[in-house]
Amino acid sequence: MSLLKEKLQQILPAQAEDLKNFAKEYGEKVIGEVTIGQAFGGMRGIKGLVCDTSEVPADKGLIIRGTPISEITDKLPEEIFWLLLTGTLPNAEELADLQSDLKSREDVPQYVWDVIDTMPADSHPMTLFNTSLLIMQRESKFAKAYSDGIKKSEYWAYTLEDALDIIAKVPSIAAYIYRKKYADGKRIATDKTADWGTNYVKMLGLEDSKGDFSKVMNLYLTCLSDHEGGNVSSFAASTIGSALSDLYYTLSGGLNGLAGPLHGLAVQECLKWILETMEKFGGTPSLEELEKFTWDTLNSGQVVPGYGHAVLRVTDPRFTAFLEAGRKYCPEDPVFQTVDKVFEVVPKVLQTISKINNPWPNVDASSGCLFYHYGLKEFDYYTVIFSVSRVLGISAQTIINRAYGMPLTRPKSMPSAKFKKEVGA
Ligand code: HAX
Repeated sequence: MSLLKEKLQQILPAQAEDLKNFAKEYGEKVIGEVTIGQAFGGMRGIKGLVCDTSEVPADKGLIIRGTPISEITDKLPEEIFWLLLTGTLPNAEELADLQSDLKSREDVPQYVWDVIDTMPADSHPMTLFNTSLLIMQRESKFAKAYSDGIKKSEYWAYTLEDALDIIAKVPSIAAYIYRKKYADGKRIATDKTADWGTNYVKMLGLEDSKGDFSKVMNLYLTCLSDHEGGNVSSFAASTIGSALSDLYYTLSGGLNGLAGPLHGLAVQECLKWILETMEKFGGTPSLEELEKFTWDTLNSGQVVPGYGHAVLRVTDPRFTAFLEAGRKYCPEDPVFQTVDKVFEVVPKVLQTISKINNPWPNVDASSGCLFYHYGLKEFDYYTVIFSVSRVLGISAQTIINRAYGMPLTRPKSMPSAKFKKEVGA
């Protein structure tokens, strides 16, 4: 048995028992109220989801299992997956065991390559990625075990199996999608000695002789892995998973949410916006030019991509991590310099607009320019990299939900007329 499964077997059943008792004892306790504003405002702030992998306090940003993301940016994504699941970082032996387990599961079924090859050439890379996950559903060990008849207490272990199978395969799939759409269409074999993120970079086939790109990729995959339970992709995934749909369905569905421009697709919009400013002003713009361009964007009814957040009310610490990486690895890059300058200008502009609750940058404002620097210039593809990372968090959340025996998600909806009636409007 893998060391990860052994560890989870020690902790998850006890946690599940504890929470079952907690919910039973305090089931009637009131913890909040819901306003009309919240019902009509995307349910912001309503405390109705349980997520133990991470939390996002509005004034701090991402905290994974009690540790702020800024303190663990040097960790590998595999270590973060272990942390999300268990609450502690793996020791060297545990990490090596997880990495070798993943290596043993890397082979992607031939039909996945065939389906990618058959899809229309202009399919969005996210469509190719999510379709690849979906068609692999027939491999689900959970689905098979469920139809054979298993106990509820065993659900999480089969979900863990699916998670490890998927995590092991997604870098190869994502890399092939890149090569198919933007390079020579040939697959690069996995490197059996490289860590998860470095292997992904190698399979993309882009230049990384100094190894910086791999470091940046690992930083990105670590930082984007999870963002508590209520973000669109995780919430959609947890709703799907609550029906006991297996992890292939769950991930594919959740990541379809990530493909939206207000969520994961924003990273592509951000870089597009940065490059537009550079094109308009013939290079890195001045602060005055950027301010004007920001106003032009707002006055034309568009949002400034990369700024604002549904929950955060401070600069996203992941934005800061990427900005620091840019200052370290590519300070002379004009695109990076523009991103740095935009950070000086945009918050000041957005602060003058009262309806905007958060004028500060989110994670997507600084990540794309790093990919661009390393030659990954096709921004349509950026959400796929986000997805590779988010597979870690959604998988961890789904395994834990199964272990806790979380029920079917089913909030109450009402016709708008009933809301009006309820408040006497
Ligand atoms: N530019 C212009 N207007 C903005 C804005 C921005 N960057 N951020 C918020 N607003 C506007 C909203 O559109 C909204 O206007 P309306 O009332 O006219 O609809 C108003 O300010 C209030 O919005 P909010 O409460 O501050 O923010 P929301 O929770 O509604 O939305 C968003 C959060 C991230 C969707 C929003 O800030 C936005 O559209 N930002 C730009 C796109 C972006 O960067 N998305 C990536 C988010 C990070 C992420 O999830 N990545 O996966």
